[in-house]
Amino acid sequence: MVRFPRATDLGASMLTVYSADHSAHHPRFEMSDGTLMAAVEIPRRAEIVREAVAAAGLGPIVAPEPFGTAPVARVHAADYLDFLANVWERCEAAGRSGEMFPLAWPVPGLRRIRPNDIDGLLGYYSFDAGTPLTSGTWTAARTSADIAVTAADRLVAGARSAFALCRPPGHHAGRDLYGGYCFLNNAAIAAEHLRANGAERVAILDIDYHHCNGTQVIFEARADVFVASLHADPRDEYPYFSGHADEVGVGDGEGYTANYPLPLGTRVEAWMAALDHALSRIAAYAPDSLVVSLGLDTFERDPISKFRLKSADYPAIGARLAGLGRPCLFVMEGGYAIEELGTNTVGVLTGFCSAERGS
Ligand code: SP5
Ligand code: ZN
Repeated sequence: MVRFPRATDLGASMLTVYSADHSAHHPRFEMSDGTLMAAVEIPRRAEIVREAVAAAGLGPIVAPEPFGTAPVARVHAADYLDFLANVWERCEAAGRSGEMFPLAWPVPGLRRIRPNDIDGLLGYYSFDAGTPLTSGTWTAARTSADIAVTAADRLVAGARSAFALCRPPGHHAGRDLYGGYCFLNNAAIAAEHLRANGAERVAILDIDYHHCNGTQVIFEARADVFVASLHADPRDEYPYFSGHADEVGVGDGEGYTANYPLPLGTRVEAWMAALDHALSRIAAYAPDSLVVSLGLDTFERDPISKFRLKSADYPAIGARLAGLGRPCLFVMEGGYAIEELGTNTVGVLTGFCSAERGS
């Protein structure tokens, strides 16, 4: 295991926002490889990251504040939020238990008319079969969004950085669609909170292995939130139908979306070159603050991913992000190599803190 200096030894500090509520979302299985497999987006992920944050002495760990529905409703449709809040009750009434998966989707050629039936609703509000929905999903997702808003609020109050230890993750969730283990788009909700509280321009940089299809579609027609993403080429990797290099924004948002699809097997040198290009675009945009969708599934031993970054690479990523010189909100996304997830996450955060202090 790679060891990093304790952040306190360096005099740096970053607040972490965490809640145990995430464990209410505890899927046993997910649809993968054509069968029900052991779920990878599991409670242990958030716990190992919390333990690593504490062990590194990154800074205080605080509970989220309840922000109510307003920040979430800036991003998500009211009918979708109603669906998520009530779906488990509907499943139980239909005699279901464990985890639920959708069956059919209103793809082009079919009609997007809201059905009454529970299986119809699951398809209407989702885009994949790989995202288990359980009895505690709404509680966990709702708290995860509060974590993102609480951390964003620290930036509003003047903090240089904060870490939202969100679980479930958010970057695949659209305005009214769940998928990719995501239900509420925590990074988008945080960005909107920053916009509503004085930031004129916000940049979201997504470094999760998978393309942030949800974040992109939420902001693709707007110039006030720049979205850049480094990810595995969608021709070869989930989410397959989003994240090509020619997706550059729509209408008023043209030029404010940047995609860096990278080949399977990408190593740190090529990945860092793409990061530097994305950061130069963001620097030119001159955002008031940066939201980093922090996925650690770029790691060489991630069980569902095919990039080759090593634990020793993550502090350097944090340092590059600090080089932008803007307040930075880190929002936890994916990363499924459980044993190394804490080390790798904290590697980015301590790398950021050390570089901030050095600058
Ligand atoms: C937040 C996030 O990282 N979501 C990722 C969702 C990926 N879902 C599809 C996973 C497909 C895994 N297939 C590889 C199987 C290897 N046996
Ligand atoms: Zn991912």
